[in-house]
Amino acid sequence: MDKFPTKNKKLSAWVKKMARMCRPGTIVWIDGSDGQRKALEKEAMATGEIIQLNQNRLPNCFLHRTSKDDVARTEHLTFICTKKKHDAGPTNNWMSPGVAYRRAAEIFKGAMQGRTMYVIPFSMGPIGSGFGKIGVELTDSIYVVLNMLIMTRAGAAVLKQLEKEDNFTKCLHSKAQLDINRRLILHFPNDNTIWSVGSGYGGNVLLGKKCLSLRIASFIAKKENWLAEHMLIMGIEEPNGHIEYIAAAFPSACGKTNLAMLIPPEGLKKKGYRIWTVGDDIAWMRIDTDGSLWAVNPETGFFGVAPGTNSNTNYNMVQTIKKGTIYTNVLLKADGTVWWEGADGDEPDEGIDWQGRTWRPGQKDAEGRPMLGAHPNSRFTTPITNCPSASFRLEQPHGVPISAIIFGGRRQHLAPLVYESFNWQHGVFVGATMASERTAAQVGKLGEVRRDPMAMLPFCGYNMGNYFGHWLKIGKMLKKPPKIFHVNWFRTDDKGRFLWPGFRENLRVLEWVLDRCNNKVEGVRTPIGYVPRPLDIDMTGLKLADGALDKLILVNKKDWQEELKGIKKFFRQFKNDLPAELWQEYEALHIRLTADE
Ligand code: GTP
Ligand code: SPV
Ligand code: MN
Repeated sequence: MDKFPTKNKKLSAWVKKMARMCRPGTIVWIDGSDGQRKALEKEAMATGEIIQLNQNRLPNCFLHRTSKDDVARTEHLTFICTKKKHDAGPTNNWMSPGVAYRRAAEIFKGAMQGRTMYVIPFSMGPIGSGFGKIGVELTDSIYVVLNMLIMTRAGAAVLKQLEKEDNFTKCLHSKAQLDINRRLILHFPNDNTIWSVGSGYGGNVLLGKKCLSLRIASFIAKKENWLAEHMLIMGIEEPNGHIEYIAAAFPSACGKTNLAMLIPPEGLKKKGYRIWTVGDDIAWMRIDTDGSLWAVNPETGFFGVAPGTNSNTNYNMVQTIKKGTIYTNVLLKADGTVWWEGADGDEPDEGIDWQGRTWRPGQKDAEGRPMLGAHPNSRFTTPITNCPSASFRLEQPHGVPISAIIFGGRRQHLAPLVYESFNWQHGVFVGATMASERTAAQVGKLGEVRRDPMAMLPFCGYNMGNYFGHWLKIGKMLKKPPKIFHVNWFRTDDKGRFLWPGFRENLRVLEWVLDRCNNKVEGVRTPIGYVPRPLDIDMTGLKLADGALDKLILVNKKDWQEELKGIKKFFRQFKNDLPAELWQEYEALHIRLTADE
């Protein structure tokens, strides 16, 4: 226990203290080497924690199955632990730090007996760049170690950095008994600490991701005047070589990964666009010396949704996940490859489903519902460097300059395909009033509309009223604020069919967004913002049903007046913490919607 490979006293003291509570048999420090990773893979294969896939077809790929009730983030077991409940705000679950540490300690106590505690030093963002943050995760799961090695910069280089800087987020994780009744995901922003126990699922246990890079980082960002957001970052290169970057926030399972690496549609090919993927889930954005907003992706991998991923919807991802990938909760085929609903190729004749049972197409469960081969929230963990569209600026500490911020949700009705806010303050209102229909990724009634401001509802580490105020403040600090837009790829016709084909065709909308940023086209002023003139969306090679485009950009005043009621109810819960500017925007929208123009 004494031969720790670090001179950082704070680090070794903390590891020792946590080990005294969790009582692991041994402690192993993760150095990031290939040799150590391979040994861990071997060990996890021996216990069945991971299954090696067909190494000819899927080199260095593995399959992992989580337990049945551990397949998505458990938001109701996720807490912000601050002294005052008010600091967590009305949208977060809150627990006092004292109670939280005590309750979790009871579960952590002896939880690692007979197991190894792995110490993973990791950096979110380039190591030592000034734009990055260091964390150390202690875990008893090899699956977590292997995922963290893909998703973050982990190993000896980070330990070396910890000789120079002392500050790191203390992340403690144990699978414990994987019991949903003894599961807690706790954030202590004032202690720069995260404790997660009783789960083995992605967002609950890869503590660098949602826990550090959003919940803890948003808290730090407020103090340090930057933004930690649930956003993709992508570059759109024009034929002359100029690249414009955008950042976009959509709720979980609403299309970030797909948009971030789209391939231009046939009809627009001759324009010569090229897409560069910077990130698919998290953006850290700062005001640089030029007064504009610059973004980095703190991660080094994708933890993407499997179902629906195929060569048509996301060709680049299909290429990305052919090697060095960990699949979670997908179907295992007899030939040692994997499958999920909406994958390339035919449905297999049989396989092993995500729960490890024999599966055949058309099979029904006890309640008579069709059995899925892959869980709807099954995922893959894969390095960005595998991605054909990976940006060449991933390691640049300054990141990329952002021209436009896009908010979006899943709305069958109401929200048009795209609209532009009038200015930053109005754009913050647009983000703050975002709503989306529930996907399989969240517990609750499917399709039910829930407000998810800036796609951050489950990820904001403090009172969201103050978070809106922070956004307004950043806008005032920016000399060249990005324009703010809202998109909706999911509007449907009376029969419930999507009006917009989505996926690669979304580039047509991004083209309009950039044209607006560069003052190349007029917009049509509506009560909610500017929508495109139909002729300004390049429809070359895309035939929609008659009148579909008009329906897509229609702003129905009656429906929006209804929407105002939901917004009012949502805003009211923040009481005095809701910035007055947002009530002003609410009133102004109300007036624009009721004025008979
Ligand atoms: P998280 O990883 O949970 O944050 O999700 P994400 O926002 O990255 O979502 P992702 O790109 O993985 O897409 C989730 C689901 O939305 C998939 O089933 C996609 O097939 C579907 N989807 C993505 N883009 C579009 C689109 O433009 N139109 C339609 N109709 N569906 C889409
Ligand atoms: C999400 O749910 O938004 C994800 C997956 O990106 S998780 O890492 O589980 O949060
Ligand atoms: Mn996400």
